[in-house]
Amino acid sequence: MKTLPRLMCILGICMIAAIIFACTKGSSNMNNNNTGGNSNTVSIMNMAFSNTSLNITAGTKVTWTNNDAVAHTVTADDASFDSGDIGPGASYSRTFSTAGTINYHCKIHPMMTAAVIVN
Ligand SMILES: [Cu+2]
Repeated sequence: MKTLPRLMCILGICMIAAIIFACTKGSSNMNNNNTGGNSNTVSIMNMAFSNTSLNITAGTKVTWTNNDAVAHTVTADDASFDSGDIGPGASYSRTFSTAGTINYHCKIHPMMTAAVIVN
């Protein structure tokens, strides 16, 4: 039987494709912008902030949760706040009371950038 090894190969490729598809679908779904002003959680996953422009109303507490296997930080570009290292599974919270756009990044991985827009 020569078709069996070929069949196994096709099956294997299909499974890998399905896994890759599931992964990319999962992460892209996290990029929804919350414009309602009541969402206040940001997941840190796959070396990125799940929401790169979080809209909130003044006085809202925002919680970042690190769902990666490595440490990250939530550090304001203007140095107005810095979470310090957030280990895997740990969280950091901050209440934003002044309107404005606060750009922030991860100190360990400077290419990780996002913003909180306080209305
Ligand atoms: Cu990081």
